[in-house]
Amino acid sequence: MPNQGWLYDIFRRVDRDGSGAINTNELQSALSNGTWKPFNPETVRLMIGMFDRDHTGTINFQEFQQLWKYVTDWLNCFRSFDRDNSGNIDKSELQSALTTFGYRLSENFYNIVMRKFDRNNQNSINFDDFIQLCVTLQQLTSAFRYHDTDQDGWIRISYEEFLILVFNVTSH
Ligand SMILES: [Ca+2]
Ligand SMILES: [Ca+2]
Ligand SMILES: [Ca+2]
Repeated sequence: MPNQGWLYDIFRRVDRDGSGAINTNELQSALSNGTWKPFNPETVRLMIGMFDRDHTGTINFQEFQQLWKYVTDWLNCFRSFDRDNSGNIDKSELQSALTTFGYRLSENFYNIVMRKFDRNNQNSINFDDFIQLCVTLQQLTSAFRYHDTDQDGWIRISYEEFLILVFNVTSH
């Protein structure tokens, strides 16, 4: 964990209007300073939703420390799977990433996921979309597991249970 003073400096720079809290626009422009331009606004909202513990809609310094660690961890993860250092994740890099996370998924699944998250049509996935893909996959998997009580990889759910499952995952 980096020291607090250093991180507080970053927090103050991200908090452009000096309000003491980071809003969606401030976070997006801070994250867009890297190679990933512009940072996917859906991913920004997703991250604010995860770390806004006091439900103010913004990120204070305490929440920022957790968020910073989260982004740094994802960045390290992303870099370690970006074997050719291209700055993005192609299909075979994604396959080895998700296999390492414990997912067993078919070629067909990877083709669909690549189509959905390859937003720039470059046959590879950028950092922001990679976070979104992994978080969505985690959330859908845990929602599935909740219903898969005997853990055989099959569930039987009603129409309404299906709707609830999907809405819980996709609405942040
Ligand atoms: Ca602010
Ligand atoms: Ca907050
Ligand atoms: Ca790559």
